Amino acid sequence: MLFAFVGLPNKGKTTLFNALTRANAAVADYPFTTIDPNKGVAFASVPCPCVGKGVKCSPRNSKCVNGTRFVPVNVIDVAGLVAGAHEGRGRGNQFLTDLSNADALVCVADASGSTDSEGNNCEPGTHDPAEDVAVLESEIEYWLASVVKRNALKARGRNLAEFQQALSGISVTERVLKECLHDAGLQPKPEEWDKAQCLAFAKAVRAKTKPIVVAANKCDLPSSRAGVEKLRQLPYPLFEVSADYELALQKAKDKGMVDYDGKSVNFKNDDPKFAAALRRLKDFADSRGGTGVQALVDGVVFKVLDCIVVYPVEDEKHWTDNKGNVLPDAILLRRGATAVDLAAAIHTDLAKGFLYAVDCRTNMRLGKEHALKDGDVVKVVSNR
Ligand SMILES: Nc1nc2c(ncn2[C@@H]2O[C@H](COP(=O)(O)OP(=O)(O)O)[C@@H](O)[C@H]2O)c(=O)[nH]1
Ligand SMILES: [Mg+2]
Repeated sequence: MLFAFVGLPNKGKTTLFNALTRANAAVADYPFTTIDPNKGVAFASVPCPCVGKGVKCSPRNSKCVNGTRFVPVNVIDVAGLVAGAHEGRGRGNQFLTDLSNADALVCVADASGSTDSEGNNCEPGTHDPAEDVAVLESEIEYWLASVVKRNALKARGRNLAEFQQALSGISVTERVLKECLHDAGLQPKPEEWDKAQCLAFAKAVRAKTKPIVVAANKCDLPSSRAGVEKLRQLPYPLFEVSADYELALQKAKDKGMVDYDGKSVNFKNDDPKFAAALRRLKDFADSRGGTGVQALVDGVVFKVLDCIVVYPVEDEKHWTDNKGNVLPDAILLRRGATAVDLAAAIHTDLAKGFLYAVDCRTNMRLGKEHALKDGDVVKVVSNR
């Protein structure tokens, strides 16, 4: 699972990225290291099955805090997108390649309207953030269209399967190809498509494979109210956030000044020097059930992408792996995923030798094609 944060300059992408990924450092033996400063790991939160089972879990690929399981999601901070990027403006196309594998595009908009389309400061409320989302959408579609066009030209003398293969880097599977041809009303002869038809196909690919979600940022500023209303007119799911407040709360937590669980804030220190600032953060978070940042990640994973979390184990009674770790792994799958899909998500060999699976709550045997449910604890039995 990969989310890309896209946005025009100074809208708060990096602040949001930092707020989401800095928590990693706090988890010492966590197997995620930052290779690229723009790539990191955020966490989607779900109730952990350890609570119902009455056991203490020992997570390996995720973490559990007071009965809430935090499941890793890759995030990338895509800098340098400006109007005209597909024609080489700004950093041009280079960063767009970073978007190829994204499962969702989180458009970070400045709801307060205090930065213009170039990222310069302006009078709060004077810039329409909805325009920025339209710019992002069209830049991304033009870039996808250029990839489609390049491969459409090469399609002469090749069959459609080869064309699809060439586009697999932008998530065009056989099914996506079929559906996009249908949605765009195109004949399956890419070598004959003109510019407009390549763009129509690219728009269909974007809509199908990279849903847009709007993060209405800077909601701590008063002028954000009007901006949020403008952003609501767009046909995309919207999440109100304050990346700045989220980051500030996490820093205050690290310094031992507050207790903060992503939803509510409690003071641990009433140093008058910080009282007013902490009060502002607390009032904001308390009135909204958080800063919106965790709700954004959870909303994208569970509502927009409709994912479920499944827990593979080896011992169906104790819900452990072969080393005795309780509920070690939490795996994100798209709803509709089957028992053999879970096996494949763990290891290709496990899927190849798949015999059957067991629902560890009911002890029922599950066949290959059995669709899993959110929160399932499953043992996969394979001859490999
Ligand atoms: N008030 C407020 N300012 C923010 C928020 N998020 C970011 N900023 C500020 O906006 C400016 C640009 O932020 P940055 O994350 O660097 O934007 P980027 O260019 O999109 O990566 C910085 O001065 C941030 O402190 C927010 O939620 N509220
Ligand atoms: Mg940045």
